[in-house]
Amino acid sequence: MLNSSEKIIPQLAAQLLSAQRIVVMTGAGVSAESGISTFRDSEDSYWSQFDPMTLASLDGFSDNPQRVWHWYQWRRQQIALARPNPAHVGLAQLQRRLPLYLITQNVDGLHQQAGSQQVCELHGNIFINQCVSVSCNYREQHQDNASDLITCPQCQQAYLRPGVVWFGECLAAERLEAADLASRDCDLFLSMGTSAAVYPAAGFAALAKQSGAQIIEINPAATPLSEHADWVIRAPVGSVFERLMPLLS
Ligand code: BJW
Repeated sequence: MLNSSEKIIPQLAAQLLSAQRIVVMTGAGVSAESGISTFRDSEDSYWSQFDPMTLASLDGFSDNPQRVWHWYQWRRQQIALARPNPAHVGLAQLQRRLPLYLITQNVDGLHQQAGSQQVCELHGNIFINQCVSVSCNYREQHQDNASDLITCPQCQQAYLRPGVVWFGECLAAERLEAADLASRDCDLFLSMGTSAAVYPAAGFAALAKQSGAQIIEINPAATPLSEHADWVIRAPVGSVFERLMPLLS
């Protein structure tokens, strides 16, 4: 395993240029340099301050929909102020030039804002609302002024909830399948800014490795993936992309 050094960014550039099929998996750390909190890695992160089962589970929503809705409304406001950073922008540029499939656990839409056309949003999108009733398929784009709970305009029976994947919920089958296939079929897998703690997302690197792909992790901190990675770049991903992109232009 290589650690951060002067040579590692040119090596990353060379790997990207020679790979046939690249998969990039991003997590909250990729949006950290845009000012959006992460979930687990610091005392400011969400799950250091709030109980995930209260705010990110169907039970939590059923128990107190108002509390959950307001928390998501607060996060939407935080995200609306954020702008893509060099990692989002660099990935969008690479997607236009290289065979790169982008999977994100992030719900903030910053990859799309940076210009990424195809993004596999494994955990949904915070700016989508959907009916909490499983028998109703209503979905809509969130309106900025919707600060209070909304009753579903289609079934009129249940509240709308954020269109994100909570603990204990299944991921959308088509996205899960697409991410699974791409991971099994790539020759280079880059994991960036994720603690690699949440499944099934955390399992895709292992699928790629089983198929013989090189695994590279970009993260200032160690994760359960680190020991299985072929290389680890211990640096903030935005600063990595600031040094990487000039080498690829
Ligand atoms: C930087 C940086 C910088 C900072 N540059 N890096 C198998 C084993 C064990 C458990 C399970 C299993 N399979 C399923 C489970 C249960 C569960 C799970 O995985 N639990 C684990 C916590 C143990 N998974 C689920 O429930 C999933 N559903 C599922 O599997 O359905 C089938 C099923 C159902 C019932 C039973 C069993 C199976 C759903 C998971 C949904 C996750 N939802 C959330 C909230 C989304 C909505 C929202 O945003 O509110 O998704 S939780 C949260 O974690 C969010 C994230 O997408 C996700 C991952 O977090 P991420 O992105 O890795 O962020 P952090 O904060 O953890 O890490 C940030 C990293 O960045 C750190 O490492 C920093 O060092 C780094 N960093 N600055 C680079 N500048």
